[in-house]
Order: sequence, then structure tokens, then C-alpha cells
Amino acid sequence: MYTQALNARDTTAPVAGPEEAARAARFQARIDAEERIEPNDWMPEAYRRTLTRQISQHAHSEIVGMLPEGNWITRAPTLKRKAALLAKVQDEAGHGLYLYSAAETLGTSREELFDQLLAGRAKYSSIFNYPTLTWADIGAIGWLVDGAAIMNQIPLCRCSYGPYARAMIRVCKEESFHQRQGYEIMLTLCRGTPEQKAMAQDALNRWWWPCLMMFGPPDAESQHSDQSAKWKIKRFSNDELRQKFVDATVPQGQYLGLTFPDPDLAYDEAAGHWRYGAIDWEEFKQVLAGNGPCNRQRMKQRRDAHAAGAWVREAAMAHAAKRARRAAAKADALQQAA
Ligand code: FAQ
Repeated sequence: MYTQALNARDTTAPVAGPEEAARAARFQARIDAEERIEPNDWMPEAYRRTLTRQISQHAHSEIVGMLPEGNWITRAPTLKRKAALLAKVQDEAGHGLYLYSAAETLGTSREELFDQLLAGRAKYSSIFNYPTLTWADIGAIGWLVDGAAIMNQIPLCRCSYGPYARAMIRVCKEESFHQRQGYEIMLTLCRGTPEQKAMAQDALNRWWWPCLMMFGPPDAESQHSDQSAKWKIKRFSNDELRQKFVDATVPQGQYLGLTFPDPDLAYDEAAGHWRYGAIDWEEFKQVLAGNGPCNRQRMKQRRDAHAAGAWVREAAMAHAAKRARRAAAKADALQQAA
């Protein structure tokens, strides 16, 4: 499945002894047999760590990903557009929650995962560090960002870890609605006035390359891919998914009558693929290092939202404690009456 040699670091923890080696071999045999791994099953610590890393990064991406779109809820051009955008952003909150729950089954609490994000110790997708300057950006995010997310996440429905794979099924169904609402916004703009079409073109110009970066570094530089493929967490490499996305998306852009901001984009008849130009990996590295156009703003918004929600968490905990006390008192009373 992997088309390029992967320069991957083996993240498997050192195997302690023959018993541990036998366990690891049995674990790998289950994976090879396409069995699902469930939370209470034995798993290598490195498998647990890899999944916790990927699932929590994914959860953080959904949550931070609400911010660029949330920016347009109050400025959506019609009531229908506003309702659809609100629903989409709420879906993303839901995806974040399923994903935090899936990550928790691996033994790290949600509070700790939040702390990692808020302290700047956790990654979230690079794409959410770009600004949404016009309404067309909402169309471009749905069409391109959700389109890329679906391409990446459909194979995750077959991930070896049960809770993650199951969460992905519903997430992908919802992402598919998101992608359609985005494409429909683009279609409306492209069939509108010349100014509206120019807005759609400008959004494509700004979002195209960052969307290609969403799939992660090229295979030769992807440190986790090799091991994640062996564990059937990843079913396709970063470059393979990127190519699938380009192949699916270019005809959609052509239908819109838009031009991709890549002079090297050309159809390779023999291979049956759209070939694209060089990606600016330096830009990707800068965004990951916290120097993208909106990194600081996004983190500040998340920290402020978390602080502003402190009273809700406290109230929910107090309410839960009160219900638990009442339930215990009721159980005591019933026991005494019996
Ligand atoms: N941004 O060795 P690899 C969405 C990091 S959800 C930031 O190739 P891996 C829904 C990577 O973490 C979008 N960091 O890593 C939505 C690693 O760093 P680490 C999120 C990135 O894990 C739509 C290092 O580079 N989707 O869009 C990125 O095997 C609209 C080396 O990379 C997911 O998270 C990046 N783009 O492959 C919401 C899907 N790429 O951890 C709102 C699940 C790589 O060693 C609106 N995740 N890095 O410090 C995955 O499939 C994988 O984690 C990859 C990366 C493919 C993202």
C-alpha cells in the first residue's frame, strides 16, 4: 500500500522479555487478522501512546476548527445559511466530544488532554491557523477542508482501535453533509455576480495549499506512518491520501469554473492522476511551530472560552454531586425501610 520507502522511527517500546515478546506477537497477529482492539485488551504502550496522540490531536482539531467558522455565524448572508452553519459548528463540537471520549478509553483523562492543548503542548490541525476573511471562506472550508477530512477519515473507520473506528463512522456521515454545504455555497457564488465568483476564486487561492498540507508531511518525512500502518491505524500514507484528494477535487473545481493556484497542476493520462506542484513545507513547519497567521489568536480564544466556561463545569459538578447524594440517601432510606 505504501508507495514510497518510509523513513519511520520505530516507536515500539523495548520488549522486556520472552513473555512480553509473545504478548506483542499475539497482539500483532490480532491486528494482522483484522481483529478490533478494545479498551480492556492488552496493547503495547507505544500503541496506546500513538493512538492517544492521534485521537487527541484530532479532537483538538475539531474544537479549534469551530473558531474560524464561528467567526461567520453572525454574518451568514441568509437565515438558511446561518442555520446550516450553526448546525455544522455544533457537529464539530460533537466530534470533539466523541473523540475525547475515545481518547479517554486509552487512559488519559479529558482534563489532562485539555490542559495539554491549553498549555500549548498538543498539536491540532495546521489548517485552522488560517483566517476566514470572507463568506466564501465558509464555502471553501466545507468543500476543501471537510473534503480533505473525509478523505483522511473514511479509512479511519477501519482503524484497528474499536472506539476510534466506531466514532469515525458517524463523524464521516456528518462531514459529508458539511462538504456538500460548502460546495453548494461555492456553486452559488460561482453562478452569482462577477464579484461573488471572484470571492470564491480568492478563497480557493488561499485555502488550496494549506489543505494539501493537512495530510501531513511527505511520506519520506512522516515519522509515525510506518508503525501506524503496521498497527493498521493508518491504512494509506499521507501522500496517497493527498493524491486521492487532489484527484477527487480538481474536477469539482473545474465544474465550478475556478482555477487552482498551481501552474504545475496537470493531468497525467498514463498514471490517471492529477500531478501537482511543490508544496511549501517551510510554511507547514512554521504553522506547526506556532507561527501561522492565526495560531496565537486561536489559542487565546480557546483559553478565554475555557476560562469563561469554568462556572458551567463547576455547576455541572455540583449538580452531579447533589444527584449522587440524593440517590445515596434514597438507597439508604429504602434499605432501612426493608
Ligand atoms: N497539522 O508522522 P506524521 C477536520 C504532525 S479534522 C498539524 O505523518 P501522523 C474536521 C503530526 O501530528 C482535521 N500537525 O504523523 C473539521 C506529527 O507530530 P507529533 C484533523 C500535523 O500522526 C473540518 C508530525 O507532524 N484530522 O478537519 C499535521 O502519522 C472543518 C509528523 O507527522 C485528524 O487529526 C497537520 N496537518 O499523521 C473541523 C485526522 N500533519 O504528533 C472543523 C487524524 C502532521 O509527532 C472544520 N489524524 N502533523 O508531534 C491523522 O490521520 C494523522 O494524525 C495525520 C498525521 C495524517 C494528520
